[in-house]
Amino acid sequence: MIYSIERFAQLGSTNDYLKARAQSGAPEGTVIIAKEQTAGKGRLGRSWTSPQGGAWFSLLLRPPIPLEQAGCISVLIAVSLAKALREHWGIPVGVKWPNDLYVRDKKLGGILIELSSYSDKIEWLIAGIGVNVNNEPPIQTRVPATSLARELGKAINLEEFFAVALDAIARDYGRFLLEGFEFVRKEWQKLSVLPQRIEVESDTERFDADVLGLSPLGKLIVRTQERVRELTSEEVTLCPLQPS
Ligand code: BT5
Repeated sequence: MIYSIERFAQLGSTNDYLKARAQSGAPEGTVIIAKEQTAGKGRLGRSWTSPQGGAWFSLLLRPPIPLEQAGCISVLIAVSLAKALREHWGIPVGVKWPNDLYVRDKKLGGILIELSSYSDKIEWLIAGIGVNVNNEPPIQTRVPATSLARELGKAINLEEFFAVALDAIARDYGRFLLEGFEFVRKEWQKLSVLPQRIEVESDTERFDADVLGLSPLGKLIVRTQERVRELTSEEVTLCPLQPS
């Protein structure tokens, strides 16, 4: 993948900006980086705090895969980033399905996938990636947040961060298109921070489940009291089960 990187001092949301570019035909590999976002987005209408010092960027992909495989991409990017940050800075970064980066029990970053499809083909897919690097991690979050600088005890060169992150994603995305998802699935198993037993919460239901693994389509396989189910990322928020 050849990257074409565009930088901005400030944007509302790098995803929203790139969406307009995607719709007017921007090529795969277009990357939008903003020093800060004034309307950063999380999933399910949640907001994402994006002050200066963090890595807020969006990557345009046009993966030649069926729509049902789209869930593989957020797992792929999370795994790829976790591995790269471990290797490059020695920080024990883990992944929490489907889209979070964690260091121990703290959230380091997240990924927001938005896409457009046409008769089961993906027209464009935007991976919005937010990682707390040198910024103060926000305080009033659902789960406590951390940053790379806090974990490392010193500031990180943001340019180096982008080089390491984009390089890792390009390598793993290329490999995924050639080989399929299995190598990501194996790495996910090593990097997942999900406890064995979780609580799943969607708009309509809430239940406890045991985590069994990741499906070949990037779905989380769980066993509830009644049956084995596959969860898609849009439907659920996972909370580690509180001891009763
Ligand atoms: C995510 O959502 O984790 C996806 C975040 C994606 C952000 C990137 S930045 C570049 C691109 N442009 C955008 O507009 N977005 C993407 P979710 O799993 O829904 O988590 C959101 C929740 O995380 C919020 O409700 C807060 O509780 C918490 N949160 C907000 N900002 C945070 C931060 N900087 N660090 C850690 N947690 C945060």
